[in-house]
Amino acid sequence: MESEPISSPSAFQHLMQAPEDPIIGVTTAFSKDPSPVKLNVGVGAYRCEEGKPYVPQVVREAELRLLNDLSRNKEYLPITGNPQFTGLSAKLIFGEDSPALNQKRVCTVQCLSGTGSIRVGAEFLAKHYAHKTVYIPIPTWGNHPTIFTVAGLEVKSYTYYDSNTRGLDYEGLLRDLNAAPSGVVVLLHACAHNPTGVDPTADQWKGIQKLIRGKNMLPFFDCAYQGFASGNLIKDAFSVRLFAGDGGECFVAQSYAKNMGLYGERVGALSMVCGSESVAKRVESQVKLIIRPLYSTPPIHGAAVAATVLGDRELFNEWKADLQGMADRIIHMRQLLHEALKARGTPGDWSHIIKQIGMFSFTGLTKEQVAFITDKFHIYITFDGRVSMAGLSVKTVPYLAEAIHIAVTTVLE
Ligand code: KET
Repeated sequence: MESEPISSPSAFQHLMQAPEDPIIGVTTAFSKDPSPVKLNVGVGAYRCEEGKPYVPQVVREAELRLLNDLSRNKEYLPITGNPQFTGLSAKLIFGEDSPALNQKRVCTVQCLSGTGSIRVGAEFLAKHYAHKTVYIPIPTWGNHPTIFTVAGLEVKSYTYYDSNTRGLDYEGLLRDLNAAPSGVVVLLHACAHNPTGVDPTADQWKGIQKLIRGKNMLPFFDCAYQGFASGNLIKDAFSVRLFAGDGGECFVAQSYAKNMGLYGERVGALSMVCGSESVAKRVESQVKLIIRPLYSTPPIHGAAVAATVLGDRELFNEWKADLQGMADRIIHMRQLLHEALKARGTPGDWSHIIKQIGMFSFTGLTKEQVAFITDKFHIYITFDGRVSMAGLSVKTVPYLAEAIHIAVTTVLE
């Protein structure tokens, strides 16, 4: 006989059920769906042509080398992380010949992927920066406002996207940042803006730089997609190198989740480009005081994998080719989805699907249309209509196109 469930008074009785995360929750719902035709294009995670999670061959190779290296141990890393990894990460984003690196003005610390890097940077700013306000673009990655708010900064926004042109609202961006107080923190997506897939041009970046430097603001780059926008690591570092090369200060949060397929390994770095070598040294001593009570020291495995790939010419070249392959496959998916919608005569202009860059397509589907597609077709999309193009394959594109077509033609906006 089953015993009665025990129910005792709880100190947490007052708690409300919290809502699921708008992105991670989509994967949770997908996992529970028993449908054989289900498709997850919610979370930004690369899938191979067979729709399976993808571990780059270079990562497997690096792991084998690490496993076979019996001189390795499991000792704690320094609070600032694996020094090989942080050095190579800084070179990857700022460039081998970066003046800021040569002048030793950069402090780089290993953190828990992109999220952890942004969080440590935000905590640092809340404690040590004179201005406690950060401006984030509208729209932006859903976790941005939360990370900065919990760190103790006030979050305000600036115009970024024009839903009519489905492009950058450059005038609106300049207008809003011009109207913002001097000195505030400005969050910028280094490349492949999430969720819009719309980046400023090189000239527009220079205009943004002029404004930000003119108003003594602090640029904080979120770089979660280096190599995913163009397929080229150097091209995708353009915006960061522009700011890091002008002598001013900036923060950069790097993630290896997407570009090295290390999602769950939580590999990332925070670089703080400072005014001088002596400031960078003091910044490092202070950021250690932020990290130590948070998680003490970062984990060893993922950073060792990344450092092995970044530090070996052969593996590095193989990785670059791999990145180009991933970026090209995404571009191919864009073309196929665009063609499939055109072939069906789906009402609307879908050219933004091929114009946008990076992992996502910001389709313009409404919340109701997304709900309809998930309900009827078991296709999981974030409610803002963002589709992870990296989750599609030649086989699944027609199914998504059909779902979008039916949703657009039957569900009122
Ligand atoms: N910045 C941006 C812009 C971003 O899209 C992500 C992740 C991150 C940082 C953090 O990634 P991390 O795994 O901490 O290195 N975005 C995808 C996953 C997520 O929401 O956590 C996504 O938008 O689907």
